[in-house]
This record gives sequence, C-alpha cells and structure tokens, in this order.
Amino acid sequence: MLERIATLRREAEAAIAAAGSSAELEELRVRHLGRRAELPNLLRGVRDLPPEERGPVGQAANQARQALEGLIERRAAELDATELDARLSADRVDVTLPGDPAPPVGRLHLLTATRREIEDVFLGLGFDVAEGPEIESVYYNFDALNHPPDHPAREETDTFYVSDDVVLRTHTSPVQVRAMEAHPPPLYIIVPGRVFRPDSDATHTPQFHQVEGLAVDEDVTMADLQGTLLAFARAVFGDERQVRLRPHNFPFTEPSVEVDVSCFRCRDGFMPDGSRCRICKGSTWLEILGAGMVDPNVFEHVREHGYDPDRVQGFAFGLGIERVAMLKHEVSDLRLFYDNDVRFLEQFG
Ligand code: 2NL
Repeated sequence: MLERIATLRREAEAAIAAAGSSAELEELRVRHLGRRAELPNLLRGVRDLPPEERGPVGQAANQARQALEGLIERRAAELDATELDARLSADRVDVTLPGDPAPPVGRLHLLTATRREIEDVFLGLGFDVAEGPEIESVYYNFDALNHPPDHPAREETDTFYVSDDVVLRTHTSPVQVRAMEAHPPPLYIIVPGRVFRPDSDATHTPQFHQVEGLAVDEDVTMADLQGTLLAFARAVFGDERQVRLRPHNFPFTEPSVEVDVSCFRCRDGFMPDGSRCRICKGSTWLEILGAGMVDPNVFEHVREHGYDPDRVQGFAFGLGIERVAMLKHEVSDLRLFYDNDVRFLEQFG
C-alpha cells in the first residue's frame, strides 16, 4: 500500500512538473486528486484497514495529497505568469503605426494660409497683430473713424445693423481705434479679420476678410507708407515688384491713395504668345489696397490716450485677403473660398 502511494505521488509529481498550460494542469488535478482518482480513494479507505496500517498509510496518503496540491498551486502560478506575458506581448499595439489606410493629411484653407503669409511679412517689419470683435458699435465702426453722419457706407444697403447703434463691422479699422485707446504711441499693428457687407455676387460675398495696418509715431511720413507697402508687395508678389500710388479718397485718411503693384505675370501687358495678360488685363498694374495718412480727426477721438494730432502722425492701409489670394493663385470666383469643395481646397497648401 505504501509502495503504491509512493508510485502515485512520483507519477503525479512528474506529470504536474511537465504540464504546459493551465488547462492541462486542471486535467491533471482531476485525474490525480479528483473524486474518482486513486489517491483520494485510498484515503477514504483508510478506516477499513487493519488498525496498525491506518497510521502509516493515512499519513503517507495525506502527505502525498498535500504535496501534490502545493505543487499544482505553484505550477499554476508559474503558468499564469508566462501565459500573461505571452498574451501581453502578442496583444501589444504599436500606436505609432500609420492607420490603414493612412488618414489624409489636412491642410490650411487658402484664406488662412494667405492671412498667415501677410502676417509674417508685417511681423518681420516690426508690426504686432491685433484682433477685436466682429460685432461693433456704430461709434467704433464709423464715428471714431471720421465718417460723417450722412456717409453712404452707413446706409442699411451697405451695413448689417444689429440695432440702431450696433453693426457687424464693415472693416477691421474699429480694432485699430480700440488698440489706440489701449496703447499709447508709438503703435505699429496690423489687424486681420472677418468683415461684413450686404453685397452678394460673383465678386462680392456678404463676409470677406481684411488686413488693415496702422503705424503711429512722432515722425511717420508718406515715404514710410510707400516703403512699407513696397516691402509687402515684394515679399508677397516677388522681388522685382514696384508700387504705384494714385490719389483717392477715404473718410479716415488725408491724403488717401490707392496702391497698385506691378504685374507679376507679364512685363508689358502681354503674354509670350501675344495675347493680353490675363492677370492685369493688359494694364501692367494690379490694384491691391487702399491707404493714406491718418486724418487728424481720427486722432481727436483718442487724444486723451496720448494721440495728440499736433505731435503724432500715422499711416494706415487696408487690403482684402480674398483679393490677394485670387490674384496670386488665379482663383476665378470669390465664392469658391466658401463652398468648401475639397477639389478646390486641396489644390493649395
Ligand atoms: C481699402 C481701404 C483703408 C484704412 C483702411 C484706417 C484705419 C484707421 C485710421 C485710418 Cl484707425 N485709416 N484704415 C485707411 C485707408 C484705407 O482701407 O480699400 N481696404 C480694402
């Protein structure tokens, strides 16, 4: 009997040590220690043995059972650990792998890219970028900018009114008045932003984008305006460009000018094949922006913030971002900027 117990124990120990998975180990537990296994049966039969055998046989069988149970437990822990390791390394996900299929890379909208390009030019010239509200008071949008009470731009056909004294800004100039209230001279800023006017056709959308500029100091002249705009024209349209200033009229500047840049596509108004240049329409000049010297009446509104019209002068300008982008990239219709057709958008950036 003791011999048999020793044999059962040796066989079971060898099998448990060799078990390769927790499922196999569970089978061995049932085979060697389960209800119908031989060793537990022997234990249950101990009480039927002659008294002098009960002690040694019971002890040996009990020790064998306990030893096997301990062995199974340790082997189970070992197998669990290696199986977890195997699962962890098999399930590992490399989050740096590209998607399948690789997701398309986004790009900036042409208007955003053009705005940033313009901002970079003026940042390089020492200007700061300022922003402000799109919903404005009539005071900041018109009064403080020297628009007389009967100026046509104030009419409901040219301005979106929210109420009698609140409008959707028609230009970004009100931000420049706010900047002058907040910062004493010298002031060198550009103000990019969305503006609103109630026109809608092939060349006008009810919203469009502007960059306005303002430089105020004690010794700013028209020559500084011209040099600044020349640097801008060359940075955006090419090193060979020239600028031309023509007399004009704006409510907030005196004198006022319209500014042309020499055509970047042709030299003399013609294409190499003899046809008329499609960019400048044969004129050799592109109208790019409006500008002028800040009217002293504008400074009167911010006099108490350090802008004494007898001490400071300034130049100001305003340009349309859509117009710059259309000229540079030969975009044929303004509305393409707002349709958001990817076949248009993905041609740029
Ligand atoms: C245009 C003309 C212009 C300004 C904007 C400005 C702002 C202040 C004072 C004086 Cl605070 N002027 N802005 C001046 C001249 C022209 O824009 O045709 N823009 C598309």
